[in-house]
Amino acid sequence: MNDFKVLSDAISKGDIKTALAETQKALDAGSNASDILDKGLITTMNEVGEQFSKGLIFVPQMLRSAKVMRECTELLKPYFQEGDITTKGKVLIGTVKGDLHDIGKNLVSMMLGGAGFTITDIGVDISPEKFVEKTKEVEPDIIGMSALLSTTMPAMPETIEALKKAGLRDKVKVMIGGAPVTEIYAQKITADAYASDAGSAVTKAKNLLGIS
Ligand code: B1M
Repeated sequence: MNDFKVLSDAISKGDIKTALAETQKALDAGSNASDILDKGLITTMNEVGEQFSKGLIFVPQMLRSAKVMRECTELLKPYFQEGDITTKGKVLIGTVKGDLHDIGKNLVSMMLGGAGFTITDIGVDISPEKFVEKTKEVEPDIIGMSALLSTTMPAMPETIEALKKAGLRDKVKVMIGGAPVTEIYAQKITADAYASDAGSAVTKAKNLLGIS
């Protein structure tokens, strides 16, 4: 049985009020924030994606569910703080050119921020040129790129190439992720790390900088 059925239904229907109330109720009842995120929010978004694939729902419904998910995630944010606010390193993160999906990227930002990294989130649809410009400005230790569409994944090697051309590639580590992205793809495009989810993004980021 799904413990988060009411929450899940509310996300699917785009019912923000009920979803927020259910998230808060689950927290008040002592549910683990990671469980709410994984079993309540992310599982439901995956189901929403499957319904979209089958043609049972359309983009506006998907968008409504995404908005609800974002609001609920905000409510969970404080529960992912590690307490140690010492900066572990700077991360510049964005969703690549042509891609507007940001829920996963926002979760990765949230978890990295909670783990003590300083985050500069530059949003969605970020061109290689913009990544380069922001890298010069922010001087991050790690650049994080997210892609949710197989059609936008090529923007990742394009960005790495742009960093090389700008003489910045050796100064930063590059971590990539997103549903269609794989470890093999990361190796192929010479990214320094691939993370399959927000939790492992924290571990990978720490590994990249040699911290525990
Ligand atoms: Co879109 N969409 N979408 N969509 N959408 C997918 C991705 C899709 C798989 C749906 C489907 O067909 N089943 C499909 C892509 C197919 C493909 O290319 N393989 C798709 C499509 C086709 C499209 C459009 C083209 C639809 C259309 O217009 N016809 C269009 C494209 C728009 C564009 O970007 N240019 C589109 C639009 C949208 C909305 C705007 C409506 C909305 C996005 C809203 C938003 O993000 N603000 C949306 C949504 C919500 C989805 C689904 C349903 C959910 C994505 C999501 O948020 N998942 C998605 C189906 C699915 O994924 N099951 C789908 C939850 C999130 C927590 O997971 O993002 O995977 P995820 O992030 C994870 C990991 O991947 C990882 O950690 C995260 C947390 O654990 N991760 C990283 C992510 N980034 C990382 C970076 C890292 C490390 C780890 O390091 C830096």
